[in-house]
Amino acid sequence: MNATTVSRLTSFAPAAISVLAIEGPRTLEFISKCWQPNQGSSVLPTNRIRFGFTKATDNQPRFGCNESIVVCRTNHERVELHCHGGKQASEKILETLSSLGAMVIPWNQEPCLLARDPIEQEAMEDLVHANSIRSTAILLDQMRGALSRELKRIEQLNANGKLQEAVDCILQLRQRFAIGKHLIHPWSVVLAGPPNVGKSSLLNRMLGYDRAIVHEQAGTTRDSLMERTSFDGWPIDLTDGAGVRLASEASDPIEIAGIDLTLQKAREADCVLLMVDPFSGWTNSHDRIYQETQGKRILVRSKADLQKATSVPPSLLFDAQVETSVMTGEGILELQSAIVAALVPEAPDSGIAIPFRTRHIELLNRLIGL
Ligand SMILES: Nc1nc2c(ncn2[C@@H]2O[C@H](COP(=O)(O)OP(=O)(O)OP(=O)(O)O)[C@@H](O)[C@H]2O)c(=O)[nH]1
Ligand SMILES: [Mg+2]
Repeated sequence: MNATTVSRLTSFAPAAISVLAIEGPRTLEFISKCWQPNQGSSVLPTNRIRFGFTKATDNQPRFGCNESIVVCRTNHERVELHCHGGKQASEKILETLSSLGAMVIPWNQEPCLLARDPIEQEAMEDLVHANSIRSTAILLDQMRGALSRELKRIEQLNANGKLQEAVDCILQLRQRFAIGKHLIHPWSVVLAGPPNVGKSSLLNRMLGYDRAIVHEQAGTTRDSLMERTSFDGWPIDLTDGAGVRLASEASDPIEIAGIDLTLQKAREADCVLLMVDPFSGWTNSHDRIYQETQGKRILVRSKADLQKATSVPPSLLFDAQVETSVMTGEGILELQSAIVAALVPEAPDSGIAIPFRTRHIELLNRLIGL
């Protein structure tokens, strides 16, 4: 006989309600032992919401605390319970059901989830971690089968001998992974430049609140700090850090450690905002950052309100150049658009298949024998 399982579908985060799902052959038996309707028969017709209370069980006499529970039988062997959102209420119900014989399992092991296509199941798991509009929309599309359908179509093309068409589709999907891999692992954008060019001011302005200390004294930021945000609905991790000086200019070990950290973050970044202001102009530190980074680079000419021109070696290539001022707001939106354009040159149409886990790429590679 299959086990009867129970899992919490909602998180521990503070919320108005918690939702638990109990599923398996003994579902109705367990429910009848720990729940009673506030009126009428305790029979549970499917897809009808019933209001009631917890009742004491032999094992859990203290459970009869009249905790309100709304139940809904969603199929003949499955019931969803909606209770108070505090951790204690749902814990107590899980404990009681477990003492009656139900097996407590994590939400992503739920039988109705495991019955889904594995890719759709993975999309559902990742959706829990998505925190930007675009990521959510793309993962919802995959949860509704966009990628699974595309894989089946490719298999069909293969089976029908349309190999070139199948390979083209696979190559296109592999390109889209550049977006898919960032849905729950945001793109990393690092602000870099010498001390005092306005990195922390720009970070604060782009976040919309004062996250980092800003001061006229050079060397204000020492450690590296990262905040998650989104630009045009795409998830972005913005990192600010110590201003970079050459090894010969910095002697304080804390400053040197800060510079190393900034450079390491810049090397790992998907996009570096290389900042130059009218006071420092282009320096050896800029050369160092430029040489050490390989991702997308955007030149940010900060403090544009001060109206002083800054010349930059013409031989250096940037994905974009933007003038900004945190005083007037000039160029801030333009910079955000430039970052998005560098990271996501072509926004995908809604509803299309996008691989979002390395496993999907391995699957695609196997299809073309790689
Ligand atoms: N006029 C003007 N001043 C700015 C602008 N951005 C920053 N500043 C000033 O420049 C100084 C340094 O700003 P920060 O944001 O602390 O610079 P930073 O690059 O983070 O400096 P460190 O942390 O020391 O490396 C402060 O006095 C800011 O008010 C700007 O757009 N216009
Ligand atoms: Mg700073």
